[in-house]
Amino acid sequence: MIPPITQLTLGTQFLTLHWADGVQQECYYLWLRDNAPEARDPRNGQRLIEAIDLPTDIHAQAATLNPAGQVEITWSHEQGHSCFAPAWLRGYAALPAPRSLRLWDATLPKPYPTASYPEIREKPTALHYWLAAVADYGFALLQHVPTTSQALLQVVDLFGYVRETNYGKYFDVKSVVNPNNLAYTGLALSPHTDNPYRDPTPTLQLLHCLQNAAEGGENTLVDGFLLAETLRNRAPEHFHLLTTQPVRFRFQDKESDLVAETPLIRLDTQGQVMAVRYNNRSQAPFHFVPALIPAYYAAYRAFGQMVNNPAYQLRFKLNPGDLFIVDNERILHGRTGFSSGGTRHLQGCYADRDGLYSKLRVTNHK
Ligand SMILES: O=C(O)CCC(=O)C(=O)O
Repeated sequence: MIPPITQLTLGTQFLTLHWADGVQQECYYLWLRDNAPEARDPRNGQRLIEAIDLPTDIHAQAATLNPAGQVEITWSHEQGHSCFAPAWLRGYAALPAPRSLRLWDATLPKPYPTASYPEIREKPTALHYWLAAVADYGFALLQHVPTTSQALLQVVDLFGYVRETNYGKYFDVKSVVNPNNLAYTGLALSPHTDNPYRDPTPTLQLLHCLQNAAEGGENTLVDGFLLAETLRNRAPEHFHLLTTQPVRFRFQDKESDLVAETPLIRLDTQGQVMAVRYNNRSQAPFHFVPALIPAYYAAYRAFGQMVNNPAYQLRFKLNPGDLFIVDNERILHGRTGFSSGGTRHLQGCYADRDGLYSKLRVTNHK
């Protein structure tokens, strides 16, 4: 419940709202006019005016509370009249809450975040909870996906769009004779993020198990954000290098030569970890001044030791019909090696996080 506004104070630059619960909110006049409801197209909510066209010294000539508790403003400079709903104003009374994610290691209790495909397909609430798990934990499992080729594309249809790459709309992960990628062998793959050599990198990856009769071939997941925070606490000098020194990733085959350059750990303007890229297979040789290489290797190896430490890894074997989805800028995924005795066949594809977050908000409103 939003408390009512009890009083308004007109200052020279700011209108102060006094809320019944004691909160005082200062609203810059130009900001209010720029965000006035009547400055938006009623059909789509998009803004119709430009902030640069408003007088810099715009202010309220009068501000009152109407019987519905809304704030009515008469503007200077013949800028008309605006009416603001308290619920909208209250949404800006406090600064945005810091991001809250569930960081995890190997002690994450089972069952891991899991849903059933028929359920998320039929029930928006079930879909919402599955997508929310991806947002919180960076990954989620899905069971009972039909074991038919391309079924994973229908999973993506539930929340977004497939990101097509040089591997196609989807790709088959199984041993082949002449692999253009070590993923298409029975070798173990240490935890990694996919396609770090692509710009922008796909932000979601799905892997769907069609067959898993080989010995081995267990999947591993690692929370890259936890590793980054652990490194920040334990070895700030390593963390500094990995967050500031760009490195190259590269993938080459007959058809492609993909290169991207970024620090392994990217921070946002608040210093929060926003993306991790780590992929031993496609890491290009470090190419810095020689004096930096020993320190960079020390930092890189410290991170790599954590990536490969079972204390940080979840490990599970996918059964046919199981799928997992990862935030590819947070979660590293890998697999143990597998024998050529029985068939192991996974299909993978990429998608983007913006679609997933959009669906999450839409299912929340509903
Ligand atoms: O085979 C697997 O389980 C994982 C394959 C993989 O890591 C990939 O395709 O990116």
